[in-house]
Amino acid sequence: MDPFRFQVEARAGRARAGRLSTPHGAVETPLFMPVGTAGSVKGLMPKDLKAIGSQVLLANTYHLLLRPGPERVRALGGLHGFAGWEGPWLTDSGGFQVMSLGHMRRIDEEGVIFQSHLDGRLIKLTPERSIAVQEALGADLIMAFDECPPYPSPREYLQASLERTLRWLERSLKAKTRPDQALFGIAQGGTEPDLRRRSTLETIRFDLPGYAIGGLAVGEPKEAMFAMVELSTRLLPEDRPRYLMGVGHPEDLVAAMGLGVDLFDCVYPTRTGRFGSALVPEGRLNLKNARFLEDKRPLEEGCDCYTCKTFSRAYLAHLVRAGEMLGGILLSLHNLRHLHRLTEAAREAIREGRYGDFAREFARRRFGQEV
Ligand code: PRF
Ligand code: ZN
Repeated sequence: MDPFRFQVEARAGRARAGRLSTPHGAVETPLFMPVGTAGSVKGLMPKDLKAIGSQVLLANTYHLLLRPGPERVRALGGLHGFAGWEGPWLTDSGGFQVMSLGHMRRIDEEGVIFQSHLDGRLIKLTPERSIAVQEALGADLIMAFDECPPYPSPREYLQASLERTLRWLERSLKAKTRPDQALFGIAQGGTEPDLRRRSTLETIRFDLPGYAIGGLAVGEPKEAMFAMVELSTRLLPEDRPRYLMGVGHPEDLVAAMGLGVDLFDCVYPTRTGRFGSALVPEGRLNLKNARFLEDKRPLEEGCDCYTCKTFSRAYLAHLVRAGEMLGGILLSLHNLRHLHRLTEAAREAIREGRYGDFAREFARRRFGQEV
């Protein structure tokens, strides 16, 4: 049996509800995957993540390569043994983090050379090295080594870059040795429709267990991003999971799930939580606002998370003002539960053939005005 079997179990319009098997358990899609950059979802324990419905955690090759190093993680049982999360892991390949965090020195056909943001040492990352590191880390789902060009980039650069990313995909695949890991390809092409199309079609030719839509949510207008998501999900095979990288705003999830995206990740819920904001159906509450200081209500009426069942907005606003770390922890917990509940409700709506109603009701609560 294929350890990475993906089955679409229900459809509503273009939205899909499915099930993806991995060697560490099956997960239900559409799914939001919390980001655990350095092998930890900031502030949250694995048992708490399990309790709120997290199913896959994402870690970064870039960070774990720099510290503690892939060989140490391997020796300590891989991510599953080392980090206390025995469900499925996904690792990103590193290229994107090099661009956003490292001090990029050179990018050429071979790979990228960058300076560590920790101690300044020069490090080379190639498709072969990225796969070797991801094999040592031992995630269930691993990503091909790609380049995510900044927005905006000249068309000529996008074209050269997507072609190089295709050659890197071929090298990533050749370098892979473990049968218990699934390698996802990543389509690029920026927001140029013909380049996006080329990149997607060429990536599909590799017949991979899953495909990511990369290179988006990097500062382009939302219309341009969704035009690319729409194009991509029309081209990608129906029977493989589709992963929109780095997208995690609730309204973007609802739109992208409607277009047939299955997997998402983003630092947004945890980062905005650490900065003192809570996701609610109407949008976002900034707990630094004085209006919450005497507000006895929970963050979100009807939320089943520990934060909402136990604490008032007033207490959380106090924690945030006092700079108490518990504030960021409780807000991160709620924000992740909020996104998990959103994808759970979407799955249920898809199974019941009413995703359109679900999206309309979401938009009404989110954007509706009293008139
Ligand atoms: N490539 C990789 N990781 C990513 C992206 C990408 O294009 C994005 C794009 N938003 C987020 N994370 N490898
Ligand atoms: Zn809550």
